[in-house]
Amino acid sequence: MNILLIYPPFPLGKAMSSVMCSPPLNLLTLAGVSNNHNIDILDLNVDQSYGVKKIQDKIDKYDLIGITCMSYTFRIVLNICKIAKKKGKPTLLGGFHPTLDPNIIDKFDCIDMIIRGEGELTFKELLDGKPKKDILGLSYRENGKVYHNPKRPFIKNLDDLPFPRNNLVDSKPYNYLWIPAWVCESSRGCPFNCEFCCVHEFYERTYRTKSPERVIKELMQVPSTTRLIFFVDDNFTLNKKRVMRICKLIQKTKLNKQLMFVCQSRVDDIANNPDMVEEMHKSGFICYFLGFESFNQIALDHMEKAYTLDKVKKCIDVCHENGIMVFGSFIIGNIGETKEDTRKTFQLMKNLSLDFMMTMPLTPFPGTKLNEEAINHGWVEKDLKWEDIKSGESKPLMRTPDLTRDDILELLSESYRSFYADKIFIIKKYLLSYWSSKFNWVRRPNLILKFIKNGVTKFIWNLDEIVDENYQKI
Ligand code: B12
Ligand code: SF4
Repeated sequence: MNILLIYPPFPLGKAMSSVMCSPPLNLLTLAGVSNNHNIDILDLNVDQSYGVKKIQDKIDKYDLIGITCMSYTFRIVLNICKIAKKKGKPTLLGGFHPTLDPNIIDKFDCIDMIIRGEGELTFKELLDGKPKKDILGLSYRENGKVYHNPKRPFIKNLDDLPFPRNNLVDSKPYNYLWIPAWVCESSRGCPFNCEFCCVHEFYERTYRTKSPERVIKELMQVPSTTRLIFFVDDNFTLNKKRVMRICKLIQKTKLNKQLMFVCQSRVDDIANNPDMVEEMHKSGFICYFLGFESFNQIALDHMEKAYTLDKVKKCIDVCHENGIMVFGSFIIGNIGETKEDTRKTFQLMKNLSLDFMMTMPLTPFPGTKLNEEAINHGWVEKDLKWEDIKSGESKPLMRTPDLTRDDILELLSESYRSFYADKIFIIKKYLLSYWSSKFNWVRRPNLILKFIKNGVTKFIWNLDEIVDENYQKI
């Protein structure tokens, strides 16, 4: 079979795509399960010239069209399915949105199959020609009727997974802040319970890890031009012993001479384990991506973030003492927060000296506890139609007891302006303090030039578009 796996375009706007582009790890991993078929990958973030016509022509050559789907990309994914069906090609979806709302296959007859949950084994059985009715985790349409097979148990040992087929895409376009970048997954799942988050629903609060040895093998297989690795794990640092072992192996294999690392972690993990942070710094970790969500305790308690604010300052201090930067992610429109509370968070982002930040509106993703709460209180339409939400929009989909959707939109814009468009803050922070600080990797003239060219001009120039509709080509 000839199979085309498609990564739809990010809904992040021009500003974001001028500062990062991430390889389609899920599709590379899925492609690893079968050598008996020809699998191609089309990353629509890389080739932004695609439109209906070009997609139609591309699809012609294939026997099966697989598409990865998040909630914000559902509309565009559905359009691609319609195009494929017009050409008589079977369509297959996977990812968070179809897994947590599999009934979309009942509603839309352009979707032929959904692989729910982890995709590898289910995809392999499908490609191997096992009868559909016997494939766990598959939802499918046959003779006009839809069947949802029982769920597939989680893969017991993640070391059994095939290696991602990194050579299926050209590595050149992928970068984080203009540094050639790749992604690596060293664990799956999260045992925490945050109200807005769908990870613990998808993985049912399980947490599984690859062995440190396997992680190192994967790192050795990334394209040779790579300089930065982003670990996509939701909580890379949950098991300190494992992290310490990975660090030892990185140092032993000298991977830290060639690569820098960024991972996602939790405030409490960092604040409680300065020795781990020190070891990570020695191993080439340069930045943590932390979901702070808010600097308001009432909001944090409501969302069940499970730590107190006193940990936040400690966490940021531990990072900076060890020369690791902090990229904070925040939610605008948390339950329990007023405009004033939100503005206090903006001020603290600067006072606490975060290095980078991003914000997104509180969103009732399918399958989350927040979705249920928002529907019960009338904060969101009962039958929110993701198929109508344009892929370019990060517009707020719900209101809260204290904020309207317009308030949230306004605060989103304000958050970026207050942080990134404060010129004195930018000059002090990025140009002067980095140059003279422990962040020695920053001291490269070409990186600084790119920062000024792309970051200051393109990013700040396009800030307005972050919350606007700006990608609706298909
Ligand atoms: C890394 C990451 C990113 C990277 C994307 C990198 C890339 N090119 O893949 C970046 C930083 C760019 C990103 C951006 C965003 N992200 Co993100 N991201 C993640 C994260 C942390 C890991 C994803 C990952 O690579 N996992 C490893 C791979 C192997 O797993 P996987 O993608 O789930 O794929 C498996 C299965 O889902 C399935 N599968 C997936 N696709 C397909 C397709 C087919 C055909 C088949 C058969 C199976 C299949 O099989 C795969 C193998 O088992 C997840 C959280 C998580 N734990 O997954 C959030 C997550 C997916 N992101 C999320 C969101 C909301 C966003 C943003 C909207 C955030 C924003 N503020 O703008 C943007 C939108 C991007 C977009 N495309 O639309 C949400 C999605 C929620 C939802 N219901 O849609 C998640 C779940 C985070 C969360 N806690 O809510 N993200
Ligand atoms: S937000 Fe992070 S810590 Fe909370 S449940 Fe999701 S992945 Fe886990």
